[in-house]
Amino acid sequence: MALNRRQLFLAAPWLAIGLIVALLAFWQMRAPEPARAVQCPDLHQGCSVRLDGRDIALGVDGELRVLKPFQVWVKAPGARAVQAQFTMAGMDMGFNLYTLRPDSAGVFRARIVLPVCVSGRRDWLMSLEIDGRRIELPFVTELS
Ligand SMILES: [Cu+2]
Repeated sequence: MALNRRQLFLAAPWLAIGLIVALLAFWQMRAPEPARAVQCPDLHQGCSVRLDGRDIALGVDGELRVLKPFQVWVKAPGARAVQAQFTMAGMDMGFNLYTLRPDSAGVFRARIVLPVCVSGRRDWLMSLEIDGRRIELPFVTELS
């Protein structure tokens, strides 16, 4: 069965949509980029990281204690989306995902409140996602 021109004309948009769906599915299936581990010995001082050819600075304002708000700041010029997630290795600490919003100076900030760990651990992992690229920073909360 040969398609005439009209049938071809009608089928073309569907073929295009099918191709786009296939491409999106392929995009989703790609393994996510592993997070890059970054050591920042003093988050109060801040650290800088080179990510995707961009210089990014990050740090924390306020005391790093549980149940007490502190601020995470990220200087990532030109970034569109910055999120921070807080986890513990091998332990479900609940849903601690924050979206950082740029302040008037363009510094991305979020106010964070961490929960208490039922087993008394203080070793946290901050996972920062900047435009889809992830870095992971271990830190320890101060004793209350
Ligand atoms: Cu815990």
